[in-house]
Order: sequence, then C-alpha cells, then structure tokens
Amino acid sequence: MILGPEKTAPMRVLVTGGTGLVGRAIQHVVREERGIREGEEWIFLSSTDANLMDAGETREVFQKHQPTHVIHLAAMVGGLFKNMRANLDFWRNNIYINDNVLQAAHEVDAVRVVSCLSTCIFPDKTTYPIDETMIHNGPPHKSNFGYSYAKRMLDVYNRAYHDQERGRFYTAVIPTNVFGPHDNFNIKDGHVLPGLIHKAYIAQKEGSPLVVWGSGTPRRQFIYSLDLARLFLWVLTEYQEVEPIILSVGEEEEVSIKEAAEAVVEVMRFKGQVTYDTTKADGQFKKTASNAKLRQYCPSFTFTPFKQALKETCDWFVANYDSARK
Ligand code: NAP
Ligand code: GFB
Repeated sequence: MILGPEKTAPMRVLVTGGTGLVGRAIQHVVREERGIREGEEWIFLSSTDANLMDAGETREVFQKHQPTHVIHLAAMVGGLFKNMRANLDFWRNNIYINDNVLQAAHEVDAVRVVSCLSTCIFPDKTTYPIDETMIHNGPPHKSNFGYSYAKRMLDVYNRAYHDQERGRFYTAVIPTNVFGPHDNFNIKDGHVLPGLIHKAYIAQKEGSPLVVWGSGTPRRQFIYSLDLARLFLWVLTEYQEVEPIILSVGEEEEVSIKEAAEAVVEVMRFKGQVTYDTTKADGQFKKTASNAKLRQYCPSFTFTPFKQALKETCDWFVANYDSARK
C-alpha cells in the first residue's frame, strides 16, 4: 500500500543496511513505485559509509545527515549454517550495531526509527501461530541464539527510548524469511532459497544432482523483498505503536523446505536428480507466524504470489550471475 503525497510531511530518511537484500528492495520501491516527494531526502548507507559497529563512525554519519527518520536494516545476517558457526559474532556484532544506531538516532532527535527483528527469534518451545506478544516468552532455537537475543534487545531499546522520551516512537518490524533480487546467494552463508537457486544453477551447468540440505520437512513462510519494502514504507509513516509488528504472508502460505525446493526446480527448469543430505541440520522445524495484526491495519495489501516472486528472483540471479553476492 503506497501513501499519497498528502500523507507524508518532509522527511530525511536514513536507511542503514541500504545495500543489502531488503535495502535494495526499499530503494527500488521508493524510486520506481512511490517516488521521492517534495522536501524528502533518502540516504541508503553501506558499510563503506560507516562501520556501524564503531560508535564514533556511527555518530559521525548521523551528525552528517541529521535524519528525521531511520530505517535500521544493518546487521550481521545469515542463514541457519552461518548462524550455527558464529553465534558469538552474531550476538556481539549486532548488539554493537544496534546500540550505536539507536543512540545516534536519539542524539540527532530522529522522530522515527523502524528496526528489523525476525520471526526466527521467537521462543523455540511455543504455541502456534506465533504473535508479537511472545518475543520474550522463552529461549530461542539453539542454532541462532546469538542473533535472536541481539534482535530481541532491539525491542528493549525501543521501549527504553520511548520511556526516556515520550516523543520517541522507535519501533520494529518482524519479517519472516525474506528472498528476492540482490539476495546473498552464497551457498555456505546464505538462506535456503538463494542457496537452492545457486545450487540449481551450478547443478544445471555441471549435470550434477541438486543437493537439498536436511530432511526437507521443516516449514517456512517466505516474503518477497519487494512486498516487505512496500510494507516498510507504510510502517515508516503510519504505524504508531512502539510494539513490533509481524510482516509475513499468512500461516496458510507456509511451505515445507521440500516444496520450496520443488518450486526452485520448476522455476529454474532443473531436469537433474534432486537428493536430500540428511547429515545436514534441519534447524527450527517451524516458526509459523500470524499476520493478523498486519491484516487489521492493511486488510487490502496483496502479496506477490510465491511462484511469481521466485521466478523474478531466479531471473534476476541468472541475469546478474557475475555481479551477484555469491
Ligand atoms: P544483507 O543482505 O546481508 O544486508 C546487510 C546490510 O547491512 C548491508 O547493506 C551491509 O552493508 C550492512 N551492514 C552489515 N554490517 C554492517 C556494519 N558493520 N556497518 C554498516 N553496515 C553494515 O541483509 P538483509 O537480508 O537485507 O537484512 C536486512 C535486515 O532484515 C537485517 O536487520 C536482518 O536481520 C533482517 N531480516 C532479514 C531476513 C532475511 O531472510 N534476509 C529475515 C528477517 C529479518 P554492506 O552491503 O556494505 O556489507
Ligand atoms: O534460510 P535458512 O538457512 O534459515 O533455512 P532458517 C534453513 C532450512 O533450509 C533448514 C534447509 O531446514 C535447512 O536444512 N536447507 C535446505 C537449506 N537446503 C539448504 C541450503 O542450500 N541452504 C540453506 N541455508 N538451508 C534463519 C535464522 O533460520 O532464518 C537466521 O537462522 C535468520 O537467524 C533467517 O533469521 C531468516 O529459516 O532455518
């Protein structure tokens, strides 16, 4: 849902992590769909503009741009296997980034900061569907506890800044697994869909089998990065709660990893053998999230059909193979 010009006052929006999967999607939607409006400025940061793990560099880039609004995406991010290898780094690096960014935003009197949690940070032992009230109700899955606890602290930061100063409506969105153009297609560190797309591309060329990791039985909800970007822009100016909001397709859209792999095979027109390496971890079995709160606010929002989004992603990857992150 894109707002009309009358709905937004002049804004200077600083997007941390503006060069990643989600950041690029927001760039596309702002420039190609919504348009940059009178009195607005959008700045998309990469880590070369400032290492946000460094307090001095963070303060400097915020002082330089004096943002009124911040979309905070920057983070150490990765799939299940990268998380399993580096829980300590995921905890420390993301705590540094989050503490620096929120304090720097507070010091320049930014009126809005929208940060990013993830549906994988909820308690591992939980009832379903998961909703926004459950974030702190128990330990996360052991595979990504470092990332999960660091992300949960963003919710604590938001409440603390609002407590400190009533005008600080710092909040967070909770996306489910995101995929799309400009994803990280690195097979070792990336998420499942870009990993399978990259592996199918190689298997096709080499005439080798496509190896899906794990049993294929875990279940996931996937949101297309461009849909997430459209919802982010609504949250930035319309969502007035400090409490976070889940941004996900409905529970009924949840698929198994096997079904996701079969969709990649179909879209990539892979004709070879598909095998499952059950020596590899499955991670969380499921993290089924409710989007009832989103539906209440945006009842008419339409998600891109999964297969169409997957085709756009695969087409982008094949067309940009040389320059894609892999
Ligand atoms: P991504 O593609 O890995 O992009 C990460 C971004 O953060 C990049 O722009 C990167 O800059 C920047 N960054 C990383 N470390 C930095 C540092 N020390 N200083 C400054 N910038 C730094 O990640 P993404 O998938 O777009 O994720 C964006 C947000 O969505 C994250 O907060 C993530 O936790 C959240 N999220 C992602 C998913 C998912 O499935 N992808 C699901 C739920 C939530 P460079 O480009 O210069 O490296
Ligand atoms: O996207 P993913 O790596 O992370 O998905 P999570 C992992 C699931 O896909 C596991 C299976 O069940 C894997 O066994 N899988 C099958 C594969 N083939 C592959 C493959 O080629 N690559 C990968 N990566 N998985 C993450 C969290 O959990 O969700 C992160 O660890 C983050 O913190 C992310 O929040 C959104 O969905 O399991």
